[in-house]
Amino acid sequence: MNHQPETITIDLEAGAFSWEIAPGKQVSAMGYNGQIPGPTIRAHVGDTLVVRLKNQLKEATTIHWHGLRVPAKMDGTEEVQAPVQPGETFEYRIELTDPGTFWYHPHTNETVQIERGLYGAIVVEGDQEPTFDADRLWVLDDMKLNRHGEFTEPSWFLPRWLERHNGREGGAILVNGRLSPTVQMAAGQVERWRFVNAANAKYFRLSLGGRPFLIIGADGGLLEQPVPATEALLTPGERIELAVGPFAEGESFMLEALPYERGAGKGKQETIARIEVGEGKPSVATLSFPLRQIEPLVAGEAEPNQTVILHGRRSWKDGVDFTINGHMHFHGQDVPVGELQIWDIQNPSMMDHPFHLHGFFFQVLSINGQPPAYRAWKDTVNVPKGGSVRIAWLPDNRPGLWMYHCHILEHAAAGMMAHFRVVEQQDTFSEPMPVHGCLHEME
Ligand SMILES: [Cu+2]
Repeated sequence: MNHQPETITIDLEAGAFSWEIAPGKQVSAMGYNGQIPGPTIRAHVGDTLVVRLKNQLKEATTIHWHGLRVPAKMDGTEEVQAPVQPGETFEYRIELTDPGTFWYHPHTNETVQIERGLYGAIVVEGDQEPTFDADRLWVLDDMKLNRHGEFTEPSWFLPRWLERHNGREGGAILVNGRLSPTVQMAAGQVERWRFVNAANAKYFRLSLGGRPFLIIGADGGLLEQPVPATEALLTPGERIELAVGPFAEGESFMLEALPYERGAGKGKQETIARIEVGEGKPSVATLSFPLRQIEPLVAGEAEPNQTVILHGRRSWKDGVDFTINGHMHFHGQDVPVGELQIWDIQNPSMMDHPFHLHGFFFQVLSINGQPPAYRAWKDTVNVPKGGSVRIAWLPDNRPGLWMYHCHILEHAAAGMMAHFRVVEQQDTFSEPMPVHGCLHEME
């Protein structure tokens, strides 16, 4: 089935408003078009997305298109555009090249703006999608609220450095902007569940009360083959797609986040949503294999051409700073278009860090020296504490300024962030990179 490419124009207004996370429970939120999450953008590969951002906040903002292979100047970071000031507008124009589940969020004052609800999902359909009985989106978040339902501020017993060190985690777990929803599902059905982790720092170790499911997709769309599992880890920024069901009429269970030790305390088991299975309906779900082909970028052994070291250190001023290769807001080396990149990402620190590369998909070659459980296109991967991840990626012809960083937003803000240039081959030794993103460099 061939899709006629369309131009999809969407107006997004970033603003502050009161949002009801549960009946009678309001929070002073930020969001797009007065809702959390912002409107879900649904499109097809080949379509062009035109987004007109209007900033109605009292502070500057931008939009980063997490996972989309945009041109560098559309990446939404302060490296490539001036932040959109209050009252101003900015137009993003993006051709959609890949099917999958993506998301959008600010890349300005993220620790506040994303925490308060500025995020939304993007679902891009490909020409060959499996058929399911339903396609359900789960945008997960955790808000940190006090007992009056207000976003907490640092205090003497909860000092600013602690949140900077651990990342901001909260107890109000939201699904599509709502606290602990109950979800109705028909018996006998198999559904596609697309998850986005929009939390600042929370790791969701997903479980359906121990019931088996299939992992069918990751950051960059479908896997080759479904992977049977009973739990799946979703770190900040990541997406995962599951095939869920069928269940029997009358069944009821919890979608849970199991405890996960990422180096910031053990955590506890938490309920994300309640699932209630009602009367049966005939199923039309058909999965044909393979779901897609993913050609390996690397055959056999590969020598890394870059080492990225994620670390932290004490700071007199802020308690802790986070670094890449020993620097806060590191300037990475140039990457020539077309040159296969093998990066060794090492994490000698005592916390996990979800590593996110802007604008390009990579394949994970190994985690702590072991091959990953399945091949997938990824843009965010957890680098375990005291461990390492080796990735491969191919810079296609989109030269410009790009970034990689930890997707625990407080860690990125505290320095675990790098920018680098993708350069056309002959430009490798041209003029030095602008440094306006590094005004707060402390070294
Ligand atoms: Cu981190």
